[in-house]
Amino acid sequence: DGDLPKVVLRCGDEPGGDKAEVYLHGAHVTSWIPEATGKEMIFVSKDAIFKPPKAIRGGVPVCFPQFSDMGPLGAHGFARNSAFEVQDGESDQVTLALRPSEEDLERWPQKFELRITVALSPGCLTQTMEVQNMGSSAMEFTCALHTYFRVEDVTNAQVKGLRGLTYLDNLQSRERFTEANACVEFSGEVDRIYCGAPDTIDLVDGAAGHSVVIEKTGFPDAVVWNPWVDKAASLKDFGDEEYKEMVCIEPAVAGSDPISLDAGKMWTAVQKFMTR
Ligand code: TA6
Repeated sequence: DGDLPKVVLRCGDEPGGDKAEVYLHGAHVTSWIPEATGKEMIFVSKDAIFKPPKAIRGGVPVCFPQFSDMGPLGAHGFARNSAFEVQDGESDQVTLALRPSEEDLERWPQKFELRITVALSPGCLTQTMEVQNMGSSAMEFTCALHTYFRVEDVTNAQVKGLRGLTYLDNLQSRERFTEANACVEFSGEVDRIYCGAPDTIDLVDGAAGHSVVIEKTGFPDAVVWNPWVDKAASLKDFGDEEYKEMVCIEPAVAGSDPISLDAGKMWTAVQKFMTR
């Protein structure tokens, strides 16, 4: 995985306990191994490119200050392609910070500090996103923590908790639909922005016999994505068969109105994964 600098987090008594890894490039979480499952819970493609400015395929790309094509920047903004600095850290948590470069300010003329804190506790990984408006005028942004979860078999995985929600279907020009099913299952490409998603979403990995409970606060929406065969084949940093072992569940500001943050103010949002 290249020679990019990364932080290894641990909690509990070694050699047991829980472990996670975060690259400074993009403040990119690439691993979470809770003792409770003893398994890697985060998907990273075997073809991932660990070379800036490419975003690492998999893990938790930090999509900021723009989700997808919802603005003037390239897909998902520039934070995931940027070098963060360590601002604070202990053995079980780290805070990484990004301020826009001159080049960033040309493309997106807003002064901000983006802080990503990743904290480990037994069976739980908490990721906090803080945006500080350092400018003299209000700033607007969309964003997501674009999490790739590893699953043993995507055809035996379910995402629970979304029934009744309106979703924008990215595969049908973001037309609005209502989710009729208690479980979202996968038998083809899925790319949906669930608006006003509940703060608790379950990912059931039926084949592995465990679940991940995702608790979000501050993110109004949640994106669910699996590229399936054709999209997977079109991604050169993604193996053709790898769609079978991942599901993206992304706490986001993507279907609702962008966040508008007044000068000097701070916005914060959290995602928390727990094994069950
Ligand atoms: O979150 C889903 C999505 O917006 C998909 O439409 C797909 O483009 C995915 O993100 C990956 O985007 P990327 O720029 O990382 O290839």
